[in-house]
Amino acid sequence: MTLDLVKETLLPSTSHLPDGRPLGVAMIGYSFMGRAHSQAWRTVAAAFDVPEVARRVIVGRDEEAVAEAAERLDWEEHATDWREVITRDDIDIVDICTPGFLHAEIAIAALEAGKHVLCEKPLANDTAEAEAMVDAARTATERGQIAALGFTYRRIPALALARQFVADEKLGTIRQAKAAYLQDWLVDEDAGMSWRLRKETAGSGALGDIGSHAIDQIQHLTGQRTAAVRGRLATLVPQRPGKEGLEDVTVDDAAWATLELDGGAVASVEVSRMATGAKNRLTVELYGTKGALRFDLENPNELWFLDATAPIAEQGYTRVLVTEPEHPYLAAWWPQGHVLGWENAFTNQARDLLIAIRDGDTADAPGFSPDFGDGLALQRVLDAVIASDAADGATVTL
Ligand code: SOE
Repeated sequence: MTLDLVKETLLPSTSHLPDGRPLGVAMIGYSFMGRAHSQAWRTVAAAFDVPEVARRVIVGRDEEAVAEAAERLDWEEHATDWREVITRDDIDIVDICTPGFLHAEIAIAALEAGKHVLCEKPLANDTAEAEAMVDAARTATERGQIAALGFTYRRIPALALARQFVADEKLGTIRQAKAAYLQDWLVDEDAGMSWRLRKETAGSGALGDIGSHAIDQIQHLTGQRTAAVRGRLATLVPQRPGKEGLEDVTVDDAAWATLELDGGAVASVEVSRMATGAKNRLTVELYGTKGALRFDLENPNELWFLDATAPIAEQGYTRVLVTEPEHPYLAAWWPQGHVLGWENAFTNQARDLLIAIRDGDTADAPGFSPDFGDGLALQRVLDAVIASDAADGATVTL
């Protein structure tokens, strides 16, 4: 008997593929993230060798709008009641693309219904919700389900390559990191109210929405977790036009934090929705004893690396064009030099989730990362920034 056959016949299978039918996906939410995730589910099997998926049903509260979305985004069906959908036998994956205040309720119910869950970031609107989600995920993962968190930027090839450079110790000991995520869609004072500008629906503003990416990148790339935080928040335009006239903005437009990491590094984070001219500009910089790295989402196929072990007179940043088949995810895409864009990271994420479902969580196949536990840890950092701001910038330890 070959080793593979021994494994197949003697060891319990860790795979969770349904018999004789594709994995059925239900997606809750159909706006910005719903569109991005739909694109990923549509393209994943064309790019990668993954288990077959069926885009079964897209769910939203507004019947007319969700019917239109189902048609446009190419889903088999639409529905308005997520509770009914998550119990269906033909649904295996529940993909949560709703505003943050619905994440906990839907994720917990879907995990209890035995489904794999992919939840958009940040995991929840506060630490208490995230803790309840982690409790539900603990029991579910014991049953072999996956509770995945969508920090999609980990799947941008250049950032995945940055992680490999750090793991390969090309940077030596990382002492300092810096991440900024700047957007400008709220510069116009007449930009209207939305769920993203209300604490009860979004939890926080720029901090949770884009600061979560910046902090996740710092922690993921350095491999260090946050031990202490100092933070400041600012709401620069306190009122905006709503349905009933001017309404109070109850979240931050911009946020700043310094992080002390448990591996000894220090990091700074700056995020804003009021940074005139910055459309969607995530920059990450890492500084180590042997080298440095920088990345800019405005040029997402490039990673800049400085080898500080080279003779000083020869040192300078090298531009690595991350489009070679040897680079993360690239073998499945286009010939070298044929660049990828923002949306490809969502397809890469769908690929990793499907592989994790197929292979289970074993020593050889490490499942899906980040998971709900990582989301809770990050939520604690976000809440610490808010607590520090409330205490006039005092240090909050985690
Ligand atoms: C998705 O990953 C996401 O974080 C969105 O939720 C943000 O709103 C977007 O601006 C960046 O990407």
